[in-house]
Amino acid sequence: MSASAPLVRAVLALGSNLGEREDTLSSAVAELTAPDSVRLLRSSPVVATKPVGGPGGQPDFLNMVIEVETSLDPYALLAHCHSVEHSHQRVREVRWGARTLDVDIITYGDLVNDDETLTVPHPRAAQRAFVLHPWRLMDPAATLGGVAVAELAEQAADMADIRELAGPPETD
Ligand code: PH2
Ligand code: MG
Ligand code: MG
Repeated sequence: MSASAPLVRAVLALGSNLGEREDTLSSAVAELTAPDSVRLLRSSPVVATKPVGGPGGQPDFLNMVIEVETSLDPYALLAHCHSVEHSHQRVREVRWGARTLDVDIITYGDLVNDDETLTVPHPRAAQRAFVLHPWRLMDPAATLGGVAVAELAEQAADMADIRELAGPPETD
């Protein structure tokens, strides 16, 4: 047997603005955390958010974040996220266009990486309340780049447009 891979904590952000959005998010969380290599540690409430950027006239999003512990390396985790998007009929067309499911890696441990495949921490997360607000609800002590996520959320331009919906699904 090979030596076991190190376990790393990662924060993933999920968004959906087409179809049965709540069902999509909950089945995506289940699928993301189904393999033994990805264990769910915490999940945020679902929040309703106005689209930031992209073509006008898009429906509102539902967004949430989860924290996982994973033995996957960052590229394997990204491929896993893309395969879960794919199984929810995500078709990559217009950048920032409406989508059934988007799954982004926000942080992967303390890794700082920027290449053509993967940039972590996510390059725009620090400005996006649709990521920061559910993240601080999940983990009030979270930091990003040395700054409190709660503080970043308060400074984000889209913070005023966020509505809280439901809590995380019951787990017992
Ligand atoms: N995702 C984007 C661009 N804009 N806006 C909201 N409210 N929620 C998102 O998940 C989102 C967005 C690119 O992935
Ligand atoms: Mg995204
Ligand atoms: Mg994405």
